[in-house]
Amino acid sequence: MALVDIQVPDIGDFDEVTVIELLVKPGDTVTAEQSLITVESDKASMEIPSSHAGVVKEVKVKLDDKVRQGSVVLTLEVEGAAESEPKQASAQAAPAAEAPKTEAPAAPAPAAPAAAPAASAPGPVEVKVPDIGDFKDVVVIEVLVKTGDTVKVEQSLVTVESDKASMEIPSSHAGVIRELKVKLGDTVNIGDLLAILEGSATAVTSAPAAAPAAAPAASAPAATVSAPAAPATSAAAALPATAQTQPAHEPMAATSTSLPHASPSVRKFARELGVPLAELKGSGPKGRITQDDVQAFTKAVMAGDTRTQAQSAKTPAPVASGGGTGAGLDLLPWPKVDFTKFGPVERQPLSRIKKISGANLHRNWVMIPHVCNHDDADITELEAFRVQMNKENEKSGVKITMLAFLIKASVAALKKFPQFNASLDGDQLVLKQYFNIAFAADTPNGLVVPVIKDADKKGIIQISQEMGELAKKARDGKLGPADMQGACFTISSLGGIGGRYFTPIINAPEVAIMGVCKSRIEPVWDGKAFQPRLMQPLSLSWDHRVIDGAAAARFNAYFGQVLADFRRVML
Ligand code: CAO
Repeated sequence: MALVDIQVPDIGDFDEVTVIELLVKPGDTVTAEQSLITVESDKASMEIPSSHAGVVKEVKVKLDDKVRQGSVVLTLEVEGAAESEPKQASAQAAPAAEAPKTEAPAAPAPAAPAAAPAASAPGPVEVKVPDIGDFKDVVVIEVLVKTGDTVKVEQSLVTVESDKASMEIPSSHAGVIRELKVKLGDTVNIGDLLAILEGSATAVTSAPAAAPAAAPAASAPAATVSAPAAPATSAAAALPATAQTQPAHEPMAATSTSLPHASPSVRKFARELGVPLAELKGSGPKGRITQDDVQAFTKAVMAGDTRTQAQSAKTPAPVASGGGTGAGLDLLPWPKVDFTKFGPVERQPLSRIKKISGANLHRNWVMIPHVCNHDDADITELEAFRVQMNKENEKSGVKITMLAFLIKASVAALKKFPQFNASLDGDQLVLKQYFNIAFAADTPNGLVVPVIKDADKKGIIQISQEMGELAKKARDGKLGPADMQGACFTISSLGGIGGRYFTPIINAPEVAIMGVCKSRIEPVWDGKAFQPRLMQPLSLSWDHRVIDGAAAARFNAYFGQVLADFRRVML
């Protein structure tokens, strides 16, 4: 047995890519060529295969890490290799292993099609298969547009697949599709006609002479290693690991252990919606998961049908009275406004965290029937105690925060009202017997939700200390998936900022969240006179599918009582 460092092999023109999926974990046995991680640039995603067979000793990367050629992915215990210091092995350096399946990203950016007219040429334009590197006779496995669609330059038209990789072929021009020249199952090669466009027909490259050096990287086909070729791995590891917030839909026991088979754009789409690809059964060729499959899954979940896609396909979603299915919401399209008509603007891309948390928040807001109760808790004595404790513990270096008391109060309230410490799973309520409390943390890149594990077993000082460490990790962008998983209930505290009340969005699959704003001195009537008391505003959002209004009011009232007299946490 010897240790071998598995490195990122030559990934072509991609300098630095982001780790978006970890497909193996320590202790897993992997075969040569088995995919270890999925990485993504802004244009392509690809799976990095192992150059050796062996047992994973240590995974050296985590989600969101940036890697490049030569970065060590993991250390493998390899049988038969000579015992020594860890060896370095990339596909190139490992003579025993086959070359990794990353040919596609290394393929040059496609040259402008031979027949490409000058920019803005009017009339019909032929869009052809660009230079797709060494790939010949690739099969059209997805047609992403239809006749009459308006397409932009660089918009993907079809997905093609060889036995090693799949890639999306982008349009070289903008315009309206007059005729599609390919259909599912067709075999195409460089130069083959894909579609005829009509309209403005603005070209991505002005003339063939400008390519390939001047061809924008954006026109490179988005490539991914063909999933079916990859050996089986754990279903959980194959789930899209968005990690910033938990998926609403907890992974079910998968019936298959093979990697989800989907194109990069479908994977991205599924990640944005928080759809676990491992749970989907692809309706495309070779069981490939299509965008329609992801949409159908989302609709089924939105209709309250949390069974598997295969099951839900047998029973259609109920039809809403308005004519549509009700599941797809049938909303108006998002307003398209040319803001520059009204004044100067600047465009900024959303951060990765914002994109991921935004998709999760959107799903949670749309899928959970939220109700919000507001209340106030008298924290006069508790705050005095907190200030006193901080004075006494000044030298300890740990600042006792109000949030730590709120976390402890949550545990007491969850113990008294167990239906708040639950998750919906189809027709069943999963009641948890552990008490992990998450807190929303504001970071320069967006909102993240780290978790204090087993808060019932920890004291206020330990919780304060862990919170401080997690909040720092959050601000430094160093939270790992484990730091953000397994929460039962979440607290969103704006106490350090201000405001009175707000409606926090439930962090699915939890069923309630407590929002707190800044406490302030208010006159409170004691039966004889108004007394100045420090009042803490509480805003509890709860899932009306699980919790009734009366229970929510009792939960909030009890939460307030605990804060008013903290001895109650001992009861
Ligand atoms: N009432 C009055 N003052 C409060 C308070 C409350 N409920 N909670 C905290 N404060 C005070 C603190 O005592 C501290 O004052 P001092 O500096 O004088 O001691 C100050 O506010 C700052 O506190 P903090 O916010 O740094 O610390 P915290 O422990 O309360 O919170 C954390 C930590 C990570 C939750 C916080 O920094 C944060 O990110 N909050 C924003 C969360 C958020 O964005 N929620 C919205 C989610 S929905 O989009």
